[in-house]
Amino acid sequence: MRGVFFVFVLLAVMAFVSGCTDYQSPGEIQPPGEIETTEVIMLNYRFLPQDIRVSEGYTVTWTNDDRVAHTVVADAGEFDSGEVQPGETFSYTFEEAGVFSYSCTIHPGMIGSVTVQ
Ligand SMILES: [Cu+2]
Repeated sequence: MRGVFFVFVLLAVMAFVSGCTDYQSPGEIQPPGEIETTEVIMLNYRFLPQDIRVSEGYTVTWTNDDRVAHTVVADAGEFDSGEVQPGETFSYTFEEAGVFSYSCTIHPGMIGSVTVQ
């Protein structure tokens, strides 16, 4: 009986794994976790959503819903918000496709990315 149960579990695991593989089809270029939006909030020392995706020409707005000032600074220097105080916003229009990683220069580890396509 134990042998039968083991085979059943093995089949279930295999089905699960192959299901995951199917989910990421070979032509997929969009990494999981990116959310299509132009609105990012800064809250609890995080960018939410952390990784977003927009189309070329779109303007992304970051809103500081935290109690402290944050910055939105591109790793490669494309944009630099300066200090964004609580309740303030910063906007940037992405005219070129690419992946733009950014961070808050005040709080190491507070990072995000914008994928423009
Ligand atoms: Cu910060």
